Amino acid sequence: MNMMFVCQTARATTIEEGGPTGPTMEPADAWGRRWVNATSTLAKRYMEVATAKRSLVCLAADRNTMAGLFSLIEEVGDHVAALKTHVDLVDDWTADAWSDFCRAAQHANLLIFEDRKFADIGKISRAQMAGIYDIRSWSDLVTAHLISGPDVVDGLQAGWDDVGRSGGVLLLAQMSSRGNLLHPAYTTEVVEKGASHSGVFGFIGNGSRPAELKALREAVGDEKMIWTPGVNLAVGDGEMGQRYGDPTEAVMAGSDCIIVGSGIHKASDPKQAAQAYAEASWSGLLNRTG
Ligand code: S5P
Repeated sequence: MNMMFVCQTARATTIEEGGPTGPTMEPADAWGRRWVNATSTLAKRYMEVATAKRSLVCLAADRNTMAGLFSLIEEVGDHVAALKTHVDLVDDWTADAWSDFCRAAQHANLLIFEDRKFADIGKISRAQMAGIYDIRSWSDLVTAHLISGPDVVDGLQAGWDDVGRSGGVLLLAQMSSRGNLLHPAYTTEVVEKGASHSGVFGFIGNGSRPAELKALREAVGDEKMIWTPGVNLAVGDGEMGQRYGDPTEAVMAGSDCIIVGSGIHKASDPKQAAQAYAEASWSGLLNRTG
């Protein structure tokens, strides 16, 4: 992928522009308590971008070719606030193409979130941030399970430190897949341990179950983010055990970001789909009371 193409097709949305669909709103007005209580610079950056674009959507860019990924950013970049990747599912991955892709994402004003679901001991997680994919050099956020104990977070933070960058960890407190083993007692422990750690950006919650999400928000409080997969405008069961809830309800229950994959990348018109998810998420934010 050559850079000329990237630069001509992706366009950064600035807060001054007020995003693609409306007048400027201040992040503090849109986000209320979350804005006031957030201590993480990254969380503030996310809230600013989401406000500018009037979208609380993180695109789960689960396409397996670089061309598919580039066209997705080009089509929907203006309507999503973050980009979630699975770097290891791309068939024609090369370091150069990935670096161009990340540049296109940055140009579209997107935080880059590698959903690697790290779960090993601290020193191995640190080493896994390097390797062929060199996740530490381009990710702003990564996911981790806390099953191995709190050192996984320190290991990931050390990974970013090793290249002079900083980032945030999203801990899996709940999952959207049917039959998962993240039972309520486990969720409680993850939240207790993660809430006070400065390296923890927030938690992954289950977007398909608003009642569970509400309980998670009460446990987490106002400081940290909750991002939720398992949302789709077509509510119900998805492929291979995935479950979907309504995007607006998820935000009203306390989600700060809806993670949407196939609802956008498999839509016949991804741009239109991204706009619909952006509107659903934004109206949830403006209507939520807590
Ligand atoms: O519990 C989870 C956690 C995650 S991060 N359930 C999930 O589905 N995810 C991710 O969200 C999953 O890896 C995928 O990239 C995305 C959901 O995609 P969709 O196509 O079902 O919207």
